[in-house]
Amino acid sequence: MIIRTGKDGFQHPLSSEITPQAVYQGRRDLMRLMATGVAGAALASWAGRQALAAVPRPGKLAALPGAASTVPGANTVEKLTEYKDATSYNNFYEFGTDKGDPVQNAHTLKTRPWTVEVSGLVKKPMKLGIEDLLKLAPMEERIYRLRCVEGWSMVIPWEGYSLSKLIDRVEPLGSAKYVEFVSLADPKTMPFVGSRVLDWPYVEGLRMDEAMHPLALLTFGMYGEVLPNQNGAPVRMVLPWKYGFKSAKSIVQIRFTDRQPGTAWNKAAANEYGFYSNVNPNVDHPRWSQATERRIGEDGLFAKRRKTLMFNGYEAQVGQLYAGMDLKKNY
Ligand SMILES: Nc1nc2c(c(=O)[nH]1)N[C@H]1C(S)=C(S)[C@@H](COP(=O)(O)O)O[C@H]1N2
Ligand SMILES: [Mo]
Repeated sequence: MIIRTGKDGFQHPLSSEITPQAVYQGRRDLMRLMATGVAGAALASWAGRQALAAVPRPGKLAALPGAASTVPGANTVEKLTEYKDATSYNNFYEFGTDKGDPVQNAHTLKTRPWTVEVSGLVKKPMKLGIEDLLKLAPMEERIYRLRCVEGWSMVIPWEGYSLSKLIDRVEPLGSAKYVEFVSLADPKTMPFVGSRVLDWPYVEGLRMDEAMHPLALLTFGMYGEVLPNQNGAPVRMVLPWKYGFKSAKSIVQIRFTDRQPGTAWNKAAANEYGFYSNVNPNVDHPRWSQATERRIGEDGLFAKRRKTLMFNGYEAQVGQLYAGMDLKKNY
């Protein structure tokens, strides 16, 4: 049994003995495992975590705690990707196309003031300042697998709330069938906006029922802190059952439409990146297989690739959204 002592209900070792990262990760593991009723095993894994070396963090970021989510499927019981990997191996093409570019370059992004305009086919269009958006619904923590279309994956604790909470506020019209997400495209602060890799701004989209699914997370933080710029500060989407590129970063507009949005990657290469882009091990990318993936942090000589799961392992939760659809055609 866990002895409840601290004001947050958990017993901690002396804070001088362990790194903040280890405390954070250990506490999250306990909450997660207690939720699934295997707390005993948690103590062993928690003790093991304390042996982890301190992880350097890029600058000081504000804490953004969230209560463990109760949404079904929202708490993967897997080893978290290390913070330093999740924040230094990124895709954010506005800041460069190499994995190491965003962490180097994204310091120029100005995340305050920040406004998200919610418009289109809704009864109540609104412009929300980031401080109001942060307060629109209670913050939750979700531990999601993120699978990049390139064949690697991570396990990341995110802070946010279901996008549906925002959608409910703006009251979509019956004619609204899709939601479009538009990322900031500011050539002054984003050195690769203007390059010809993609058609800027970065645009993504979802069908309305996908956007309303409780797992679709409007995200403000990770690892208990606000998002680092390279991960899409101050607000992004995280859609755990879809390839990573569907999860637009640094969002400035959310628009409700009656037509399927033209998305950045679909425009760049329609035969490679479809509108749905659900994780699907049975549909190969034209240039490579999607059957397996490399988990970032398991890069040793003998590391085995993992089998990619249908809908990235969220089939029980989201499979119904695609019932009857030909997923080879609708890739
Ligand atoms: N605006 C914008 N959003 C983006 C991207 C991008 O280049 N620009 N890259 C996408 C891709 S390909 C992935 S895998 C994820 C990566 O998120 P992460 O860096 O937080 O892991 O962000 C997605 N969102
Ligand atoms: Mo990706």
